[in-house]
Amino acid sequence: MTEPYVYPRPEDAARYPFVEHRIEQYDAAEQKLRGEAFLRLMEQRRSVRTFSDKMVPRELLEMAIQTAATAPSGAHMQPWKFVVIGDADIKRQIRQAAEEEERINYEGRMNDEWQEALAHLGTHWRKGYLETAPWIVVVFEERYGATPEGTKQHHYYVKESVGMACGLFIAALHNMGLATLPHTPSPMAFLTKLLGRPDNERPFVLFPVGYPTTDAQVPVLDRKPLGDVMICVPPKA
Ligand code: IYR
Repeated sequence: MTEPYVYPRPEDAARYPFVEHRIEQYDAAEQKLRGEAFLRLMEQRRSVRTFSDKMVPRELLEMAIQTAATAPSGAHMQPWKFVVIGDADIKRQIRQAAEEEERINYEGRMNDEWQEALAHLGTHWRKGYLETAPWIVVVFEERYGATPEGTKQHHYYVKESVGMACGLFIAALHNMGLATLPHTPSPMAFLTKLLGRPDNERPFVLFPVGYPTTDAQVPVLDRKPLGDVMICVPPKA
């Protein structure tokens, strides 16, 4: 016979604090409306590659990062660091270093198959938006934690955790009417040096953040229909 499921188990509750948790309850109609509204909102999101220089208040960036930091993470280690750069000189240095790497990528480090796969996006090695956008957010993954005593704290599922945080970050920006582009100028090691980050941090992705130019264009893309992305095994009737 299977044991009844208990959470938390009394022996755990005796050692660690647990607290009651309630989530907002909606009636069925409200659930559907909210789900649809969020879906419609997110369907409008596009990665953009032309940013206006219109300033974005730092407070909005802070809220997006706080939202990102609500992501679940392995053993709740929260293995992320968001470095927010508004300084024109640092943005220029990031652009220059990113373009240097990307030029090598486009001139051969990416094989023909890869370049062919990208062709419809119209990307190229020049990354002027890294200077134009008012902010660049560089997300670092913490490969391990550094305790105040100087010992290493193991981190778990780091990429999965940081990836989920980045997804929430993108959604939070979009919800505030802000645009971004996840950019991984590979290799990204130059960011560690340029931003003076410690050895336990590794660049994960970089996000220019701002508004699209008023004449922004994006490639015409389809999203896969639900039937292509979801496989359902429903409960038996
Ligand atoms: N990092 C390059 C190339 C690139 C790669 C992928 I995969 C993309 O989806 C888009 C671009 C660049 O940023 O141009």
